[in-house]
Amino acid sequence: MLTMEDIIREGHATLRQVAEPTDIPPNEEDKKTLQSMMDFLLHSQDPEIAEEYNLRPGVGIAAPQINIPKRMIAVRTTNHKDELEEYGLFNPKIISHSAETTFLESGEGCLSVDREITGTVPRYSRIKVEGYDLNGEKVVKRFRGFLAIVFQHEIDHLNGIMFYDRIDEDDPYKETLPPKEVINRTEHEEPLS
Ligand code: N9Y
Ligand code: NI
Repeated sequence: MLTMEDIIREGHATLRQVAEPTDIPPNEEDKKTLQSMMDFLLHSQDPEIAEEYNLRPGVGIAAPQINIPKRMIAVRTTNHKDELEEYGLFNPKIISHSAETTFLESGEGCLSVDREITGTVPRYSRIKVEGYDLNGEKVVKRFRGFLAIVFQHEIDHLNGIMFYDRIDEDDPYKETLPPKEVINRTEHEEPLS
């Protein structure tokens, strides 16, 4: 069973690596790991188990957080209709997203971060995710609201990105994403004669 001791913290190099894709169909070892990540979320959300093992309740976890640099994530939370949504995915990928952005009013935290970090973490409002489940079956699904934010936080971990990387240094409460590419115009302009 995974506990907080299995979760690596800020400063550990694995959190900054780009994780490797898993085999598809997934091998037994990776399946076991992903199942243990899903169990961790379940345990952490059970008040009695969480108290007994001192677990911080989580709605998502990515394999790099348990020092396994492979592309695996687990998500467990309720949707806007208060229905349970549970996912364990190999090689998840955002295949499209809205132009519109959103953010968690209360800011974000992370099981790998033991300090309070204030500021707005802009996220896409709606995303379409592709990945493979524990049976190796392809999953393609759209998410919005809190679930979309959780998936973006987890997929960021697979790319070595921490939530605070997305807080604007000069304007921590800025609510929009920076442009994908800031083009250096002068480079393309003809010099003045
Ligand atoms: C676990 C994080 C993932 C979430 C952070 C923001 C979006 C995804 C996590 C630490 C504190 C507790 C918990 C949390 C929560 C938030 C709002 C509503 C209900 C994975 N992690 N938490 N962060 N819970 N519950 O680091 O679950 O935010 O990569
Ligand atoms: Ni996190």
